Amino acid sequence: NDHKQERLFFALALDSPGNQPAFHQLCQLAQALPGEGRRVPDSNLHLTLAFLGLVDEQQKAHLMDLTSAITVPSFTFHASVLKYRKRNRMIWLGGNIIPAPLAQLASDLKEAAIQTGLEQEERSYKPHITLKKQVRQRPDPMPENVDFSFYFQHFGLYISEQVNTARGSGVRYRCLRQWPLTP
Ligand code: 2AM
Repeated sequence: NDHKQERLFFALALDSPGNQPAFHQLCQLAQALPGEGRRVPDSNLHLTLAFLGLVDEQQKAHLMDLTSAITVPSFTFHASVLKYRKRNRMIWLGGNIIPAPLAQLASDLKEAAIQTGLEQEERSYKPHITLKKQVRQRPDPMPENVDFSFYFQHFGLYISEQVNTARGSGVRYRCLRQWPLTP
């Protein structure tokens, strides 16, 4: 079982208790987006911190050890930029400002991934929440004046897994472990 590999990533949950009103509004915005495409299910909405790809058991244990040593303060993220990205055919919600603790957390996790032998992209971290995929054309109209704030006190390690239900198959993101940010 040593060679079992899982598709993992670090992320921030958007539906934590203090964020319920913002999360609810975000789900409504995602539902109201006009045009075609595949909406990310509410339960899968998240803010990625670092993408890890396929990770084996030994790497996962190492990664968790390194992650447990990270100390970053809690922070608020303002998401107010709704974008259609033609290149990857996605609609995502981002921010104008990256809070320093968020940049630090993403950077520390990227370092932990590199220390674990996992490949990491060169490009700089751009926080975003993917709302819709496989969108071939810019929705018209694109909602304007969006403004969400999320307060984060935890971050987590997530697994991306294939699930088969009566309604068909799909992907589900499940939290394996959470770590607190400092007060
Ligand atoms: P996306 O929403 O922008 O597609 C789980 O798949 C999470 O990891 C998603 O947030 C997804 O980002 C991200 N992800 C998937 N594949 C990736 C890759 N090759 N590089 C960076 N992020 C990726």
